[in-house]
Amino acid sequence: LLPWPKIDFAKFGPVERKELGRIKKISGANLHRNWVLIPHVTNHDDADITELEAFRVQFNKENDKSGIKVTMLAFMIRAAVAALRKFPEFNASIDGEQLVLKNYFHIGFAADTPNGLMVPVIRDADQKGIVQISQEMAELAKKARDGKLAPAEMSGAGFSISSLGGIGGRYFTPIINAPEVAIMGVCKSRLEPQWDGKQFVPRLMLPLSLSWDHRVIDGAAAARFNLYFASLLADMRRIMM
Ligand code: CAO
Repeated sequence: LLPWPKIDFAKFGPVERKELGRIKKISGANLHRNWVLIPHVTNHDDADITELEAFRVQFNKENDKSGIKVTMLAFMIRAAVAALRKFPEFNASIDGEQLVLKNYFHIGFAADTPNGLMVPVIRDADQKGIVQISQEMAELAKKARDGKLAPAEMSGAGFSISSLGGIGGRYFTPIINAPEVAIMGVCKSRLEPQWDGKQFVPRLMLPLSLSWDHRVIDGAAAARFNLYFASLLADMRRIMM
């Protein structure tokens, strides 16, 4: 590789210098290694979350007084667990010439903090309901923002989800959090016309961006994973099947 360009920017106009924060330095080095060493591919798809969002809003209204609030991300964590059960190579890590398949379901989620990106982990997400996952996520995200996450709370994930849904955007290409082999990126849902066989109807569509490690996963499996994940969000009853 060519050396990094060394430029005296002050020649072109006024500049100021700022030290990169500790978290940025750590996450930057990790992201760089993952980007360079993992052959990434990203598949995009959409999930119809019209009914699920209506249910979520209704549930939160019913539980308003008790302070319970469930988030779309919590449903996605449960959908990820079901998809990982169906496609175990997405819950795996490369170890030399072996693939380590995990029989546990710890799911990381990207949290935006003033100091930079952190990825707290919901442990044993398969054994938790949507309310509990939402509560744990809120606690972990707060700890992340306050700089109080313990290393154990950021380790052990088998798969991660990065949601920009609360902010915006359509699709992006998330970087896999090594030694995981896949990550689901989601953006902001919006009402879009969908053909129901007779006419266009307004449906709430959630953009999905699944990045996967091509050493472990192939494109057909990734397309099937996205389809299955989207089908679960379209009708969460499928999770019980
Ligand atoms: N589509 C539309 N609206 C969405 C949405 C989606 N996919 N996801 C969330 N929203 C809405 C929610 O409805 C919520 O509104 P209500 O108060 O009415 O419920 C609002 O956005 C705020 O959501 P939130 O972002 O605070 O909560 P969350 O559970 O979706 O996410 C967390 C929590 C911690 C993941 C988020 O705060 C965060 O940090 N996101 C950034 C992650 C990130 O940086 N990823 C990039 C990594 S690569 O650099």
